[in-house]
Amino acid sequence: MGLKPDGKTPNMKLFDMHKAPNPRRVRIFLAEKGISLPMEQVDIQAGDNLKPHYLAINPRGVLPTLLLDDGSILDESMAICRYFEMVQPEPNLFGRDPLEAAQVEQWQRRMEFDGMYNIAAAFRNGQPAYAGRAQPGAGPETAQIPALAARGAMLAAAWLDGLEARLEGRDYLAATRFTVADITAFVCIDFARWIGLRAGEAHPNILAYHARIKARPSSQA
Ligand SMILES: N[C@@H](CCC(=O)N[C@@H](CS)C(=O)NCC(=O)O)C(=O)O
Repeated sequence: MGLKPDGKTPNMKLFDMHKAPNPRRVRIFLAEKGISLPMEQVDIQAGDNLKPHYLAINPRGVLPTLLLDDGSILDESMAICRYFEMVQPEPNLFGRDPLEAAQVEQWQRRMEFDGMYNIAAAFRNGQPAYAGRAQPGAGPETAQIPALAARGAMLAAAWLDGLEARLEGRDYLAATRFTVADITAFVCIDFARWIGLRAGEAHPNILAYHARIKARPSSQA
């Protein structure tokens, strides 16, 4: 399904950075849906997300951003995914019944809060390249705090161990099938490597799970 070539969405565009974890979540989601749309790369490391061209589109300066036909934007990964879930309900990725939807929400959020944000805290408070940019986007200058890097790394390690326990006897995180919670978990497992946190011998369930998700064509998006 191409959302632009059919002429119905002439201006829709996804602002993306190929290496960054949050845009990757959206690209995997779109690939699972079979949706293609124009993308523009924005280099966060070069600070292009903080330059006037991009801030004119998204004053918050974060990625991903979905630009809609009427000129409005969505700039939260899960909001963008929910938009496309409504536009194209199949394959379902947010849950089919009340309990499944709640479980998907629960595990997706746990991956974000316990995984993504702690890994990001460790990364952004520890990398010299992000001095003064400990918070993503165009907010006030934020100094790095080494203690937050250490705490993020400690909590991220606890998240990884918790994920290992959750995956005991399970193929997927939240349901008996692939959902958006698996997208966030998979991306977080890879993002954790940025802070030197890797699933290893102590994490056989995660290694098998990661291989299972990686085998999906969407993982290459
Ligand atoms: N809660 C947002 C987080 C977005 C976010 O932090 N994106 C990062 C890239 S992964 C970013 O925009 N970084 C900009 C910067 O570092 O200045 C979401 O889920 O989309």
